[in-house]
Amino acid sequence: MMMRLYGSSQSGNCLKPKWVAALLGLDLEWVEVSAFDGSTRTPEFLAINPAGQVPVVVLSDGRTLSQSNAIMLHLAEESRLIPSDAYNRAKMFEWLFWEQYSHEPAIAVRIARMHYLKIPEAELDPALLTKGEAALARMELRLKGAAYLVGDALSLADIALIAYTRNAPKGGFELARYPAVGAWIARVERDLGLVNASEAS
Ligand SMILES: N[C@@H](CCC(=O)N[C@@H](CS)C(=O)NCC(=O)O)C(=O)O
Repeated sequence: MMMRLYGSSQSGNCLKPKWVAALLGLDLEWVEVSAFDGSTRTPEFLAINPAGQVPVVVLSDGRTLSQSNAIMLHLAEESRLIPSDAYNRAKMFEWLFWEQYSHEPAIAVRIARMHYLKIPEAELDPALLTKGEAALARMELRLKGAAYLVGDALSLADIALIAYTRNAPKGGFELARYPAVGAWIARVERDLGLVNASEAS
């Protein structure tokens, strides 16, 4: 049985493992599941992921795995996307854990509320903006002096963080204030093949 990834194409968390599979040439069937219309709460879906969320992968032997960063780690096992140096590998985890606690809960949540749910900005918790700006400033600090988040090569840290950072303007964040982050987005988009060759030069 071919590996199946259940995900929504509108969700950065779901695109992360999809990009990893594409980059590594893994065979994977994408099953589109909306994150907004209750599809993740049906008995059939809850049997696959009791947490009621996408992404979730069903491996070729039938075992399941959820949490975007855990899925990426499993797909990328022993690939160039996980640094072989122990310190750099731990540094990659530092960014992955930080993404889930300090970046995604502010930036992805503002993108979802403003862009997809069309909630007026004035009705949102102002702390989301402050927290999101702090996250972008943290990334800017690293990327002012480096091409990638860890070491000098693309890793899962970049793939996790680009998912929502590239769409931050849809959440009302001004990326022009973070020029090194902007340059990094262009670099990683090119690495992932998310832009066509003429735009990528
Ligand atoms: N920490 C999880 C978050 C997953 C998540 O928030 N999934 C959302 C879409 S981005 C979802 O499935 N929402 C639908 C629901 O909660 O019913 C991950 O990284 O995979």
